[in-house]
Amino acid sequence: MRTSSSRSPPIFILLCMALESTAVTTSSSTFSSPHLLLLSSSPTTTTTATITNSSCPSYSFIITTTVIIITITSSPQFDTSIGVLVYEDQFLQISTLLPSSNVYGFGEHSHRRFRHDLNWKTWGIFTRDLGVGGDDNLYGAHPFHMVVEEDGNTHGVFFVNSNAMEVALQPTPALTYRTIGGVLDFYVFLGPTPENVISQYGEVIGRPVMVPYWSLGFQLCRWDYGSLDRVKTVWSEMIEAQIPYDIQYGDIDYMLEKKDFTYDKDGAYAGLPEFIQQVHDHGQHYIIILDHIIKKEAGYHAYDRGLDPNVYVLNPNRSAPIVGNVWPGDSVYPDFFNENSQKYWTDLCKDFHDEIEYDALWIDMNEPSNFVKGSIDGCDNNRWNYPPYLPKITIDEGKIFTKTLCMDARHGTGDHYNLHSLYGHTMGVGTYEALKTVFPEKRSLVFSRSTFAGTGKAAHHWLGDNQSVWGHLHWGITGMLEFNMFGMPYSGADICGFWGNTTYEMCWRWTQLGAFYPYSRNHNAMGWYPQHPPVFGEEFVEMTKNILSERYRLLPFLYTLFYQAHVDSSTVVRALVNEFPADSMTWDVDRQFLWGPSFMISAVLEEGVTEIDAYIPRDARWYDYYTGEEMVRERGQVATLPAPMDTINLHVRGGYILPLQEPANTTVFSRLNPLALLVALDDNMQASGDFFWDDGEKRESYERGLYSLLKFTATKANLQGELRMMVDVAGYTDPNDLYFHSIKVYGVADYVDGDVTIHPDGSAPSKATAVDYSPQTKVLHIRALQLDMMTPFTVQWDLE
Ligand code: MIG
Repeated sequence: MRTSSSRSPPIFILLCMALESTAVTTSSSTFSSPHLLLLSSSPTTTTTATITNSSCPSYSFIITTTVIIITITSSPQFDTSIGVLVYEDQFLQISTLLPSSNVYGFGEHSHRRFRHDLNWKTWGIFTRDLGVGGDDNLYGAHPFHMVVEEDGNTHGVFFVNSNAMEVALQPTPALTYRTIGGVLDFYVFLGPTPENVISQYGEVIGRPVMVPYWSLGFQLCRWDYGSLDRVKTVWSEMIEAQIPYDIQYGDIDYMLEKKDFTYDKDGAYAGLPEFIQQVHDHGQHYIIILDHIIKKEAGYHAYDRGLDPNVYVLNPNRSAPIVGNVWPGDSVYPDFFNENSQKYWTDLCKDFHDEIEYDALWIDMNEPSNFVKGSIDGCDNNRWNYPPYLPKITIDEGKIFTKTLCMDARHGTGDHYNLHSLYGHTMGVGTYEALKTVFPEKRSLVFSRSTFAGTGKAAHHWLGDNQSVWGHLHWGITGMLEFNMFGMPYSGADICGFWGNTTYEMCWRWTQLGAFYPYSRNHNAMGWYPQHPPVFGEEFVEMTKNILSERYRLLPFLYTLFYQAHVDSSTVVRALVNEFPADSMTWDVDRQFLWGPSFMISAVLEEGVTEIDAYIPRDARWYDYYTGEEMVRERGQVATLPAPMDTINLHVRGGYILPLQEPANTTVFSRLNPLALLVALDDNMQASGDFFWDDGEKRESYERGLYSLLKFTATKANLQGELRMMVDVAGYTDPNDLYFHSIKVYGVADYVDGDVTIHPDGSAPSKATAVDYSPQTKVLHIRALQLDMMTPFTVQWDLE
């Protein structure tokens, strides 16, 4: 990353598919792929070229001293002829015309809609500690977007710049970047599909880290339980109610005087290590919070250890650590740009784990937040603290250092002015590294509130401090869709809302929706009514158990999506536009979302509503997840679907096969249960799917080949329907002799009552003993099977 200001000319790197290096010769030069284009420095030169490369969309470009035009399809995708280029020290500006108004991305904000409003909206990007719900720049910095054209062709752009900036959108359509440092350095991703663009972006910033299986379970948290006794009561209520529940959290109230790496062992949290043991004995996990600051207090081990060698961010004249004020009082800031900080942080994480056996770390406030402006001594009046141009970022009294450090604070490799938005990223990566020492064999988790492009290779993100307000159910979906674009698929909003008192109905609907957040956590702020499911009574508990059981049933499928995300940055929570970019009806859909390509979630997002309007994409067959009935009339329509209180609409797309498993109350136990398959046939009576399986927590199981990958295909031939399973990779054999016990096939139109035969590889064929077929729903259900998970098999049924 170039972080120092300079007057170097803009750089564009064009990228498609893999980072192969194919040399391409044009009239004037030779380019290799990825193609690096520099604005010409000679006023008389114009470079034009058309590049055709078998694995990329072909494109052409024109570069002069003042303009760059990149054309991938027919109209230019990047065309700076709309405005002047400015590259001064503390002000750089570049504008581009856009080939369509379908713009998605940029973060982090509470965008009210997924497809951007181009009506003169300007979004600031600069990491900042601020609640969700306004137009402010929030915790993360993600200068990445994609544009979907009329015909579905999509390209993406990543602006590699960490300075405070703004992106101004205008209806032309066009956009302008204005940043106050660094250089103009761009990646252009050629697509041509939305998923291609996101994968190409992932190639540059890093693939999402693989999550442990247990992290896909349901999680419970609140700020300020008050005492361990209260935590124990809540925990027992959840267990007694038999609600699927994998993870309990400790927020800052577990600490002694809110100091990292301490717990209130003689006070409210006496007995925490024993409680964590109890949690572990139940097959559950315990995650603790850490803040980004260390209290400035002589004698406090975490503070003393960082003084020699100094690992803290320094004041402008480098005489001492800069001091801010956060939860514990006056505090210093570990500097993750300082080469000594990793050992310091790793040692602290390791030693603390010897005291309390946490399973993962949740790092908060790392924008980095500060409750005083700049430092306890204020900030100097200079061009860094008072830059000549301020982008549209939320600040008080015109001060860029509000709620954070002075811009001239010193890090190991530069000044805060340039590194501010990278603080949380480096802390996320540093914490990920530390956990490799704490858990040498096991994948753990790091949740980071502040993130930058690429944080997803180390950490995950919850969507921050939302409110118990109906609108936040909708905005959380947009947030997840965006973080999936940003390479952080494991994300979700605080279920039932953080600030404010939720209501019974809001929490009910949010629990249904949140059951489909990849990161499914009910979290509440200090002082509001409790909102863990049992407080709402029996009916609420029943609903919660039902919907979370469906989530747990779907976990093998969800886990497989995470494996695919890890391998090629495919999204887990996916926008409809990503799958159907040429279908204009999908461009604005952000109240529904998909898991991968094939599972559609359409939740109720408003109060007092018992039916919803949902778009059922036309270029696919869709089935009701529960009954298997096909949505024949609704296909290609915005359909009104019944959504009584006990219902969240779930649909499966024809053409896909989903691996499932009988649920249990924790993933440790659900992983022991029989497997099942849901086969949803497409218009050609075909379907396919994958199933990734490993031990659920070994580090780098994929890289080390310690996993298995099963492939399923369903076809129709000679009046027979057939489902075939193949073992593509056999690197992990589950010790629990897992087997498939049920296969459901949706959309079997011409079934004739005959035999269903099963051919396991290497043994004689047999007839299925329990087969149900419903001519109404066209669902074929083959039960009471015992098909070993590692033995390939074929199942056949007769058709008319
Ligand atoms: O200023 O640790 O986003 O999840 O509960 C609030 C207390 C500080 C903000 C986090 C939130 C957490 C809270 N923290």
